[in-house]
Amino acid sequence: MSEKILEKPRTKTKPAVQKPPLWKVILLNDDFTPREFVVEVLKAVFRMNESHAYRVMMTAHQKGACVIAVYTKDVAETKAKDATEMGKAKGYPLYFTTEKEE
Ligand code: TYC
Repeated sequence: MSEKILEKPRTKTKPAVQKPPLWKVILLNDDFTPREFVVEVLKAVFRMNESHAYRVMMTAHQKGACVIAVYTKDVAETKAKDATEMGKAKGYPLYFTTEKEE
């Protein structure tokens, strides 16, 4: 005896998985923080190598600000805070902010 299992074709589509919104971390220029220190912070907090960190620092230095990277909200806010605090601990006004990516 043979049985045939008849399956109805699936007609429902799966709901699309929503990607979490991303947040930019932005480095702001100032007149006091030493360039070398900015590079050290970028390497330590954002895991950049020397040449990437140097290019990002110089972009902020010349243009006033530079988008560093995008992360989920929590990670972006934590990294911006940690990096800003590294400057504060040395008495520098170094500042990192976050902004939602549209
Ligand atoms: N402008 C600073 C200087 O000339 C260096 C600097 C670069 C500071 C980038 C902050 O985000 C910055 N010493």
